[in-house]
Amino acid sequence: MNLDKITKNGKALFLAYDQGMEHGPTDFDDENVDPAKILEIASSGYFTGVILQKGIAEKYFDRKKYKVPLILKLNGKTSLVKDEDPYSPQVCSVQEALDLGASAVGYTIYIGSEFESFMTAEFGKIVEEAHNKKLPVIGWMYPRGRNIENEGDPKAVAYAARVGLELGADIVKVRFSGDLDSFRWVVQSAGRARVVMMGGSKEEENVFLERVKTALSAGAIGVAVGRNVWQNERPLGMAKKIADVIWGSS
Ligand code: FBP
Repeated sequence: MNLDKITKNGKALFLAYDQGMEHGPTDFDDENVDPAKILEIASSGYFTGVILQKGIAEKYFDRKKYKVPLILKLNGKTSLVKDEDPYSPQVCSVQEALDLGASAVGYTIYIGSEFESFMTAEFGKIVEEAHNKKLPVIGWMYPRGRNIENEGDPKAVAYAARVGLELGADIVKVRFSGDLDSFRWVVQSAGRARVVMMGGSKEEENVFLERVKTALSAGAIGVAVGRNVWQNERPLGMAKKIADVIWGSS
């Protein structure tokens, strides 16, 4: 699958903004609660994609105004249901994503969850349709649920990456596994599926940038980051710093 639309020189920097559904507006302040402000950040030239749910895409993603490629998230859940074993149902179709101007689609699979099979089945159908329509598929591959003791355990992360490859994901979005060597194994396990590191909650700039550097050294093509950019006091400054790690300083 051709990834040119959502990469630059083979590398990726995606701005994630689906947290309003996953976590609730608790992640936001007066500025970043406004999707229009996020789309301005996403269009700064540093990003190769912005990740949105369909409602935000429909109401805010003006294709003429925002030049950044759209990555439509096809499933989602809230944090209100406290089931230990998560299920994230499909809420948007591949065709809707295309109609909204998507250049790629994303879907979360909680591997290890009691409901894993529902998600692998939905994902399989999505991959079939998206690939027929020449649309790349990104798998948010997250080990989670009662069977998973530690979501960041390198073996669990590598397993998740591998499942993404086996199910036909073009890119797998995974948690950092803790160090260079273990993340190399994650990247190897993903085979020809490309790897992007997920962001996580906001941290010290240097800690985050160091992790991006390590992930890239391990063979990841980039990062999908949300809070570490738009919760920063200077989102564009942080975006530039991450872009410099990925593509080299300009
Ligand atoms: P962040 O960089 O803000 O962590 O965003 C990445 C992301 O995968 C989002 O796409 C998603 O909403 C969120 O993290 C999921 O977070 P959690 O691990 O709490 O389910």
